[in-house]
Amino acid sequence: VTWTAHGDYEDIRYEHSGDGIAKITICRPEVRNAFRPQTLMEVSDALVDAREDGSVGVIVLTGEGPDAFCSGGDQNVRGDTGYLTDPGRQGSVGRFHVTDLQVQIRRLPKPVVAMVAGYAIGGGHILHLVCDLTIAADNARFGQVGPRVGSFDGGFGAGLLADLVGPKKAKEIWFLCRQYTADEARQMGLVNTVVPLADLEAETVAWCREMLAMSPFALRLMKASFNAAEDGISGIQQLAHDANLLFYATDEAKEGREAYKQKRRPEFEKFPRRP
Ligand code: 2NE
Repeated sequence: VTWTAHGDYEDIRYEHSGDGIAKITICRPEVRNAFRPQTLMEVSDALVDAREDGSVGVIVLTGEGPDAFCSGGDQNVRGDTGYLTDPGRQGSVGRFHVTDLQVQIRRLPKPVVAMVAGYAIGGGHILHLVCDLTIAADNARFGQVGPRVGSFDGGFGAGLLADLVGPKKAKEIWFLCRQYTADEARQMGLVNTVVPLADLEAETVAWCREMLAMSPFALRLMKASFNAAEDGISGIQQLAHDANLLFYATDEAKEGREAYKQKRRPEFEKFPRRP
């Protein structure tokens, strides 16, 4: 693939394949691709672009280099009130931008694929969890570290992890903070496949192209359906609004719109009351 650069970012690279794949790369290898607030804001911005761009069908999230996908929150900018956008400034108020980013990935109506080489640790591990699929290199290592460094993620980090690997294993992952190899991660259902590091991008692109050949709206509805089961009303909301998108194309819905604009009574009696 010849990737074409898009956007102007400092902490990430945002590229398009030209045939429907957008790739977002966290580029902070000196800290194992740990994220600071700016990193997350840039990923979020690129995701908005990839969502709105009709030429994009699948999004890949990855980290720069063979050593890390992402090592979670950058502990150097972790203040007493959260992660700081301006750590040098007295009174800078901490934030948890990753909260919104996790939801954004799950709500994005296109498949998001985590391409993992090296460490997916801490908040970086949660980022791969919330992606729809994970393709791992054989050097990938997975784990949580929160209880070791005075942090935790009890949202998707607990619920989604327990759904994937079972509650006992999820508690082991959090309570012992061990690292797991790519093969162990595959055996416990954390990742979809494991490939040699040298083949990681080619394999990821092949999986993306298989999805690009599918009906985009069917993929959108399946993603929303999985979320509906897991996310309660906010998940049902996405699925319901997707149904609304389809309903708008019907003569019945159009009759309501046209009657309103023409200031007349809508003639819904001409539509069947389906059994
Ligand atoms: C990732 C891991 C296991 C890699 O180990 P290794 O041995 O391959 O590399 P090393 O030497 O530890 O790291 C290389 C450089 O990257 C920095 C290190 O401090 C080191 O810097 P120098 O000594 O070369 O100056 N680095 C790595 N991860 C960093 C990080 N997250 N923040 C700042 N600098 C980092 C190993 O590096 C590791 O365990 N890293 C720490 C993982 C960690 O504590 N993550 C935060 C968990 S909390 C979180 O992510 C979170 C949450 O729980 C809830 C919400 C939001 C976020």
